[in-house]
Amino acid sequence: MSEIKYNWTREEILEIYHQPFLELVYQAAKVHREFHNPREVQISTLLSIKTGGCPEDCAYCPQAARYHADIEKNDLMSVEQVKAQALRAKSSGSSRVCMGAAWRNVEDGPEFDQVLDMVRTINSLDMEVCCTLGMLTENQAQRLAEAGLYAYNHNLDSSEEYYKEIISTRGWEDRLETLGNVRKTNVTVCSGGIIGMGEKIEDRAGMLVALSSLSPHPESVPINALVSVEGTPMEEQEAIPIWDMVRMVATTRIVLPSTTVRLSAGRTEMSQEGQAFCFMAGAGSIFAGDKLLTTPNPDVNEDMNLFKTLGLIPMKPFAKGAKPTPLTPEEMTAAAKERKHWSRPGHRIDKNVEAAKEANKKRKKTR
Ligand code: SAM
Ligand code: DTB
Ligand code: SF4
Repeated sequence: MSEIKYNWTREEILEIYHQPFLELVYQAAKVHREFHNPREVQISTLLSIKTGGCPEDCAYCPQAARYHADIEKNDLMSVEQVKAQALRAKSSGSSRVCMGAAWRNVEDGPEFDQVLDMVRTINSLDMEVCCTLGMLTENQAQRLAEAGLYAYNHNLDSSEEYYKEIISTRGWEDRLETLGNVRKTNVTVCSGGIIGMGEKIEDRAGMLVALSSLSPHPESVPINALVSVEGTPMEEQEAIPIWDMVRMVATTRIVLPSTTVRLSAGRTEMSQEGQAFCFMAGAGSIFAGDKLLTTPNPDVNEDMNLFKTLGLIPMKPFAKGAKPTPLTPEEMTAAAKERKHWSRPGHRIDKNVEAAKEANKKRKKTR
């Protein structure tokens, strides 16, 4: 029976990854059923609230100002625009909106205040709100929590060694620090990476060693297949075989049993049969909508037809954790002075991990 483990070694993970393919999928499917309802898939919608012009040098990213990808740059969206897009996403079955900004880090000031307003607005629509805004201080993480943020996405992207080959403008330690700052709040952690950037399989395993050493494990782990964009240093990178994606999803599922594994970027290159294998192997979430941040994604109708064919159903919002209760601006000011409110109702740190541990205990007793 699967245990939640924080000390996976690279060798153990490689052994899982390299199993005969169908054995691996079978094992992952079994673990998936221990911790998750295999028919439910969570649907997130991405919204690029500030696009392009980023000062970082992430070699995969079309939004880095120093490369020359043909994308439409945009300043920060208005709260009204965000609300309209969130309502559209909700009506097409999405339970979460993930707002991405092409920032190195969050700066305090009117733009961050506007993002906090966006968080409050989406939360009031009874949708889960996620942000990916770059590096965060502890105080900024707390302010996002107070506004009702449900999840924060900040990816490790690859192994510590390969990370250095793809990004030089900020370090691996910086990423861990931001994840640590998010963990100090009641916001859930979403952190994963990209495969197909020229890394070795050892690097994929190395990334999973790092993610699984975080305690508690991230509540969600996006697995992206590189979308190679013209104008970026990775423009000539060949698409990975679907088998690699399925293996990575399955291995992630086994190593992080209670985590939601998100089948993220790169789905336009995958057949529906390939995606079906990913769901079998434990993918429990997708990004829906015809655009990711700047690159294309499958059409929503296509996704809904696939759900129908496979008997999958969109997960309801807050199925895995209570809705955060945002504070009023006055309460936020008072809280900022005191910083005592972290155990307020709706606090859900580790709820799924605790539930998984309980399930484990019960199983052990009956063995
Ligand atoms: N600027 C913020 C940051 O880097 O933390 C947030 C936005 S950034 C675009 C979010 C994530 O998208 C990256 O960490 C990376 O994993 C993923 N990503 C970006 N470009 C990608 C690409 N071309 N293919 C696959 N994933 C990509
Ligand atoms: C994540 O891991 N993947 C999403 C989300 N987190 C923010 C982003 C994928 C971006 C793909 C490239 C683009 O569309 O710009
Ligand atoms: Fe900037 Fe994020 Fe793109 Fe890196 S991944 S260049 S930080 S937008």
